[in-house]
Amino acid sequence: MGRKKIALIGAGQIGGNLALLAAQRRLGDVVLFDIPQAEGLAKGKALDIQQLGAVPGLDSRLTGTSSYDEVAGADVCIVTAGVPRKPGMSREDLLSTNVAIIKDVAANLKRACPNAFIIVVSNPLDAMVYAMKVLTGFPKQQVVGMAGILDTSRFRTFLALELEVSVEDVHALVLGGHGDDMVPVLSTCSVGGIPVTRLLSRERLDAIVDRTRKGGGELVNLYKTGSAYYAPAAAAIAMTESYLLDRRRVFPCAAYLEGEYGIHGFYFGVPVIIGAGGVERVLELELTPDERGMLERSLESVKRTVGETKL
Ligand code: A3D
Repeated sequence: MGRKKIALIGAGQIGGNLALLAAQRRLGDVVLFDIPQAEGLAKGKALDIQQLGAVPGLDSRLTGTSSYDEVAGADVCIVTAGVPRKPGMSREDLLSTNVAIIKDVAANLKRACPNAFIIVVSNPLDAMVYAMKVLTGFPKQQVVGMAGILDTSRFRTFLALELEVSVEDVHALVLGGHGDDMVPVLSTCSVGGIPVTRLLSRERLDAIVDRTRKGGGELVNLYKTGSAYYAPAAAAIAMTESYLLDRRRVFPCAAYLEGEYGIHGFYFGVPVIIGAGGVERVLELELTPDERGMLERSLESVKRTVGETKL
């Protein structure tokens, strides 16, 4: 059996970090794809990381290209093609530019890798992953959006820093759309098995929830020229690994819902099992009335953005 092939559509900030992490975690060979104007960037990152591999002894072959012929037959495609936010912009401001890009990518992936597991990262996430599914016609198990793992990582990080404990012992869940009205679910959040509500005051928790919701914007304001890229890459690689190694990890991801949580026909952030079958199952959980209300508000935002997405 040959090595797995991971295609990265978009060789920008996240794309480059995806390539590095995929090689470091020995997940397979990596193809960095970008548009012809940025082919040098794709080729340069591939060559640079290939040379890095000699030091720790990594065997992945890395290729940079602007041809979908080299993407063909990929096992996993991670799509970061599109523009990121700049200060003052919302994710929805990216809609018209990025939907045109996703249309182009979807048409090519449909032809070049009809069996690949597709992880969409481009923003506005819930609308872009919806567009990818509709335009490729791929089954819902095969097309997923990365957002909830990142949002949950931010939430866990802020809690761990506040409590001065290992982030490994902080368990949490952020559900809903990938917007500033995402829903950090406090009722499921625990630290070493202890409900977080016993460890932190309501006031501190509210502040952490607020920082989590605006976590993407905090980085946009620091970077000025783009958005976060290290943590988003790590999140998409965790999903890739769970698929390729059939780990069946449980992650909050944007999944296509057909009745779960009472939602029909939209991508929305919920806990899912990712294994060799892709998005194998959506897990449902009891929410407080307050949390349900917040999820409904988040769903309204997702519906509005999807409604503005002219496919
Ligand atoms: P950036 O460094 O600009 O890279 C994007 C790359 O896409 C560039 O190299 C472009 O040349 C390339 N590109 C443009 N058009 C095409 C095309 N048609 N086909 C292939 N490649 C193309 O951005 P980035 O890597 O920082 O961010 C990429 C996307 O991820 C943006 O839309 C961000 O908003 C989004 N993002 C999402 C999250 C989530 O949690 C969902 C987090 C951070 C960033």
